[in-house]
Amino acid sequence: MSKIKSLFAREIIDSRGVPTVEVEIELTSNHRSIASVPSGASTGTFEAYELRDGDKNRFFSKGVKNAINLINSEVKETILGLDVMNQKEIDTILIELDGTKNKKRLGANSILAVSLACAKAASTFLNTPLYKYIGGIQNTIPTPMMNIINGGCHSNNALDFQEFMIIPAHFKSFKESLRAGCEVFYYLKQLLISKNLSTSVGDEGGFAPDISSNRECLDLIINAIDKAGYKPGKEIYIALDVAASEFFNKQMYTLSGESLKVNSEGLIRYYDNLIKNYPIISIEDGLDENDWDGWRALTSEIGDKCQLVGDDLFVTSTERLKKGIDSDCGNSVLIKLNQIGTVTETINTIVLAKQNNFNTIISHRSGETEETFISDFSVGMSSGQIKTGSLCRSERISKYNQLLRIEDREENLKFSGVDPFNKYL
Ligand code: 2PG
Ligand code: MG
Repeated sequence: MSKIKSLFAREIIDSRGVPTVEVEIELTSNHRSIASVPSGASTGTFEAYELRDGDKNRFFSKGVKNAINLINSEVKETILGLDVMNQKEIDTILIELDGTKNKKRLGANSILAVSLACAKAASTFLNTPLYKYIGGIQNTIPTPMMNIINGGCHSNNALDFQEFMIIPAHFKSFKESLRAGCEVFYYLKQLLISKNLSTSVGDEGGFAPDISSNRECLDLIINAIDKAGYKPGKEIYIALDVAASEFFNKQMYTLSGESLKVNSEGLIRYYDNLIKNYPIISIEDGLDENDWDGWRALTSEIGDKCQLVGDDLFVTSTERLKKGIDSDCGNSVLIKLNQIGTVTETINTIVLAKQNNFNTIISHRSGETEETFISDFSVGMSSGQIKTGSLCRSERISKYNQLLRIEDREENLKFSGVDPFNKYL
């Protein structure tokens, strides 16, 4: 039987050496699963609550002992005996047990770890790969967004934008796309060395050179794509995660690295200029999470030529996404399971996005573990795109390698490739 026989939570550490939650489940059939959750740095104000101890004497206040204790006591008591085949029911019970609007009592980190472990246990019980359990027989493998230069709060350089990414889209398979990404990353490193710039990496494994100009950064990337023998704007595109909420104050956006202070209109003009000069096809969090008027203007100005992704804006919530859809803000949504806290709620947000022709990008967090749930999830949900960091550091690579395994296993798995972008190009 696929009923939960035992459940155990432990405190493990993530890629920044910060504690996070891991949950193990055993079913009455003796099938087992294990799942862990990530953690963000540039977290949106409206994300579900991450429960941390705040005990200054342990892990710089960031321990998760309370979360662990809650799972090992009341969560365990509530869900022991439930059937993991009923993901929706389990998620609803967890949400009700928490009883708050943003999962403040039990913490989204506790709830999600249990929710993920249940989905994984169910797929193991059925002896079905996780992506297939999630998606049935219709799956596609996503196009990756690879973060090769880190700025913002993911590094200590002066770049205002948080992530400079490449999208190797025009390839026949995920394998080929990944290879192109690795080759560009390699040549970018050689370029940085030749310019005496640091090749140390930021939180998501992208280089964090000591430069402050966005254009210098974009030129480096174009140069690296050329050197790797690919065609920028034809085979490989550029995506940005601006994470604009991080530098928004009193209706103004301050780009210190660029010595620029502008309102939303000014920043939209700045983006318009950038996309005219570089093959940028995606901008995430181009404006602040509360700047709905700005987002509407941004979408009407450049939404027909650029993917405009809401991360902090939508926080994987159907409520906020609905508001965006109704008010013409953005055309795509970043999907982070821990922003909302259960598998079921995340699926609901993806379904809402798809029904409204919004693109979906399944995403990692800057603090990650070796967990590969999002790889299977992106295939199962046919998200079209995945954003999971750079081409180094095992907590990022584990996701890519899992996608390689899935692609090898499924003979006719379609690589989403150019399709998600056709309407923009
Ligand atoms: C983002 C994410 C992941 P963080 O802003 O999109 O790249 O960063 O996990 O720090 O919120
Ligand atoms: Mg983001």
